[in-house]
Amino acid sequence: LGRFNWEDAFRLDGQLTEDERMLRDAARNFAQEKLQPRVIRAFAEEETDPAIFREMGEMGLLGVTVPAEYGGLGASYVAYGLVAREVEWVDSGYRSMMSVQSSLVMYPIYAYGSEEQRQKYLPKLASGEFVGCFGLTEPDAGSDPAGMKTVAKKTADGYVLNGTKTWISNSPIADVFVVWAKSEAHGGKIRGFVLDKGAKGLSAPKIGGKLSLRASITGEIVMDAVEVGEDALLPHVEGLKGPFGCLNRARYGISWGVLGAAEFCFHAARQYGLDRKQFGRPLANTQIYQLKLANMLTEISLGLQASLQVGRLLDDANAAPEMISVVKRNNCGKALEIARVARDMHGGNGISEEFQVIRHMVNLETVNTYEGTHDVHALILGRAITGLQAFY
Ligand code: TGC
Ligand code: FAD
Repeated sequence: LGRFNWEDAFRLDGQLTEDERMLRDAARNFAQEKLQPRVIRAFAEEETDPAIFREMGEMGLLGVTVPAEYGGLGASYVAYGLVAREVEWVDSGYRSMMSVQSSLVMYPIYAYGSEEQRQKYLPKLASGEFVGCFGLTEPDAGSDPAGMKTVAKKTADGYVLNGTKTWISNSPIADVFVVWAKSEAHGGKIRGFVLDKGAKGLSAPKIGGKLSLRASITGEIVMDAVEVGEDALLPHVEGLKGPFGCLNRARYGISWGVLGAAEFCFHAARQYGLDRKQFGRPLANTQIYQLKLANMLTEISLGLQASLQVGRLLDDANAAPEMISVVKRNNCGKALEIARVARDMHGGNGISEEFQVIRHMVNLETVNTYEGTHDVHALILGRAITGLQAFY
């Protein structure tokens, strides 16, 4: 029998290809050297440094799965998940910036866009010269995006868009806006449009006062009679399956990412318990402390195996959306619980920014909510299990 390694309980490392391990290690070095030194201040000041996109681009971390001819790496979905895990080990907000750009902006332009749209946008999004955002959610349409009110009306040579999107990651600093609207010319079906910063009638005010995900800027997208040409329409998709096709990939990436945040909290709680003495012995020498660490290790290890399996199936074009709901929902819920317990295990120090566990905890509240809430994914699974629709 082999030796047990608490840092890699099920030998994930040995289940990866050489290329995946190399990219994982490069992402780890980047996250620890470039992102970790900034994050405490960025979160405290609610500041997003746009230079991070260019730095990620230089490292090849934007559009990891997009083919190299468009500036991506053409790497596997497992590799994409490993990058998300390393970035979110530092902060969910930084992973959010990366995954919106990769899965919610580059993916739809690649999968649903014309060749001209691919050439125009993808290389600059891959390098981080352009920042992208994805507008689906509206003030009155969150879990139920089919209820969106944004409309696109046909004009002589294009469309005019009206509507408001809210809670949009990256929007105040975005150059490229992928937005979803009901198109009158297509029988009211949902269609995707790519808008450029500076279009008349387009604005993206920042949403201030967030107590979660403060290192990642969030805003609205206000479209007040924005006129675009026919070339702004994403030609190759129609209906909600357009945005959901992007969400499948982003949700899958999140399932890996949140485990990075959970691993940070697990490692921090372990070290804190070894260093801190009460009642004449290390906290880690008590049964309750060890039980909590054992629970963390178990959930993280099971979650990583599950995400790896879903990633391998995605790479074989053989994953079902419900599999992604299982790992998005479970890993987010478990990571949030792990962060809350790690906060408690740090005692009073657990509320200090210096120890970082409370930042992960409040960030994970957002991650549990966006890209389909914990309960919405339960309903997606409930529908698959029973055949009965329980949303309405
Ligand atoms: P429903 O009737 O289920 O489906 C409508 C059409 O869509 C198709 N579809 C999918 N296609 C691909 N992948 C999926 N996962 C799909 N799910 C559904 C479906 O086949 C159907 O196609 P067709 O051709 O028959 O029309 O739709 P519904 O209106 O009943 O939806 C219900 C529900 C709850 C499942 C869905 O609306 C949902 O998932 N709601 C959650 C909304 C959400 O996730 N929003 C995310 C916004 S983006 C975001 O949060 C980014 S944060 C990023 C960051 O910062 O990291
Ligand atoms: P609601 O849908 O109003 O849900 C409120 C509560 O009701 C939840 O607990 C939910 O589970 C529950 N609920 C809803 N429907 C049902 C039901 N049928 N049965 C039982 N319970 C139900 N969106 C984008 O489009 N692009 C982005 O880049 C983006 N980034 C975001 C960044 C941040 C920081 C945040 C906080 C959100 C972001 N979102 C983005 C929006 C996010 O996807 C939505 O917040 C999410 O989908 C939930 O919608 P809602 O906030 O309207 O909540």
